[in-house]
Amino acid sequence: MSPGAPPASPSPPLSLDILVVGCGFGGIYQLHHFRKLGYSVKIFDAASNLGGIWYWNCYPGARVDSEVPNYELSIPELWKDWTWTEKYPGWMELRQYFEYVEEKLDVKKDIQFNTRVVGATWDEEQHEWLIEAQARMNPTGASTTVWVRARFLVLCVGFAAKPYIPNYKSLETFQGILHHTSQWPQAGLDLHGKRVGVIGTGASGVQVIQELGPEVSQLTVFQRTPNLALPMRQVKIDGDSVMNSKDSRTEMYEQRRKTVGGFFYDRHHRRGPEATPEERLAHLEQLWANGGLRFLHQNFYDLRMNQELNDEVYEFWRRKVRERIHDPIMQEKLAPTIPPHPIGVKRASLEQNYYEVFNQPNATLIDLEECPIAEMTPQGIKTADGTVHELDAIVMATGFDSLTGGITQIDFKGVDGGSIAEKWKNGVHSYLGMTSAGFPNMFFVYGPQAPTAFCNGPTCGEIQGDWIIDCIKYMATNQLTRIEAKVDAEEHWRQKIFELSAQGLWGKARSWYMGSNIPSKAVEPLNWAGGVQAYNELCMEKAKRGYEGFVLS
Ligand code: N01
Repeated sequence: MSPGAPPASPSPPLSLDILVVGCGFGGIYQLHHFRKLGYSVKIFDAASNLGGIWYWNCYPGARVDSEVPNYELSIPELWKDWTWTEKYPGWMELRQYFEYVEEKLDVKKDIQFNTRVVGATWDEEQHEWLIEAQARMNPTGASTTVWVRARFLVLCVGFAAKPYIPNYKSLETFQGILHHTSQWPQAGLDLHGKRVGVIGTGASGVQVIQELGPEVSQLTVFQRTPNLALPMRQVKIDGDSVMNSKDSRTEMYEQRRKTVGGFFYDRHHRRGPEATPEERLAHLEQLWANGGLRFLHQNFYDLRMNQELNDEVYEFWRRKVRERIHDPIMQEKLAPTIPPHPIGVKRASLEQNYYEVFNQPNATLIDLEECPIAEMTPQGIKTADGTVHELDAIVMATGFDSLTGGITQIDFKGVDGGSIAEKWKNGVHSYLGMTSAGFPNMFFVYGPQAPTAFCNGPTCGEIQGDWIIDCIKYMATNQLTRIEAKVDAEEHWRQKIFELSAQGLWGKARSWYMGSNIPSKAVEPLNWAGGVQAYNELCMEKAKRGYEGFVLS
């Protein structure tokens, strides 16, 4: 077989214009628009239902940290009649939203569920991808191979498609219940009255801890880095709420493309030093009272660039948080005197009763920086001091091989037969955070080297979605069948990503923003830090210039 020639498929493959992978916000947006344009398009998804991240993440307390109506699709059939019940909806309401999407758009007829794309090979002769998927045929897990030929492949796998579980010694010997947050049993799990250990205090860990804390008999939290969590200030809303108002909704969707974070609101216009200390304090108090990620997004313009300002904001946060924790040792563990990292350069969680949980007599905090996990035992978790923490259940809230893992875990073989995992082994090489040289006609949304981590999900899914849709339309109009990013264009893109990131304090935290949460992963900036508006304008500019940076034929 010559390099790049696809393997022969055993049965005649399904033939499509476009195969989309993943049916969360991004995938549904693509399917809906491509169908309207008359393309033959399908979605494959490993899940059994719609929702993407909201299918997998059904752990106790899972809810979104973006306030509504930021966190929804702008498709008119959807927003006109939909009413949210909470400012920050939980996973069940988000699933209802996706069922409503089905009711309005009839998407499921073009989605093959329980079907995981495992590989794809570029066919240089036909300018097509030959895609291999495993379809689970029944609940016992038996599967069959499905082949598809598609001119275009659009990956909407989300940034968190590959869970990460640390390689603990004797992990398999634990005899209790053990789940990663994103692999929570769909039927739920009753942990009432059980002894539960939670490893990890990221966004997932914080939510699990505050939800389970009041109901379990014993909660043991294994913390490596304290989360600089912010008050959510959840609000119940009804049809009359301004958050459900349909007035100016289309203008708001336009507006969210023109901000730094893809939200309807933007960051503060002033730098910290331009305000007096009194003005700064008043601004922080106001943001704190309002709650939400606005504390970061509407903070002073230079919060993530100016260490001195950042220290002042950290001190404000620390004082507020400590007021809620009774025990001085617990105060120091959860809100240390020395910041673990600058505030805002690692994803902060929104919390409701997180800190109060640690005042409960049933809660224990193990500081893994002082006493790491040595191994798992049949009874629980053994730490380096020899203590075995006996547990009925362990929740692995240990995060994801974010941004790249969902893509590299699929065996994509490009023009020279090499895989994308090999290509990105020592760092990501993409162009516009949507394509990669050597992998023609393949696009990805909400992945690496785009605003992803710094962007409201549906906004970026739509911005990138529109760009891809326009590109494929342009190709059809001009009778083009192949598009590939140029190597030098992606090298410039990579440099730009590094330059933008270097303007901030991002490198001062261990986090999935930089790939530093995964051992052996290249540590580098993985997101576009120049704001959503600038990203969108730049991508549109490239398109206007006849898809500058690409070779089309
Ligand atoms: O994952 P994380 P997540 N030993 O990577 C710890 C989105 N999300 O699932 O900080 C011990 O943030 C790790 O410790 P450290 C959101 O964008 C959104 O919580 O690296 N501990 C950390 O505490 C979020 O950012 C929502 O020192 C280990 C934790 O595990 C993203 O998903 C809800 C360890 C992992 O935190 C990921 O969040 C949930 C080890 N070997 C998720 N390895 C909402 O919208 C890792 N850790 C609300």
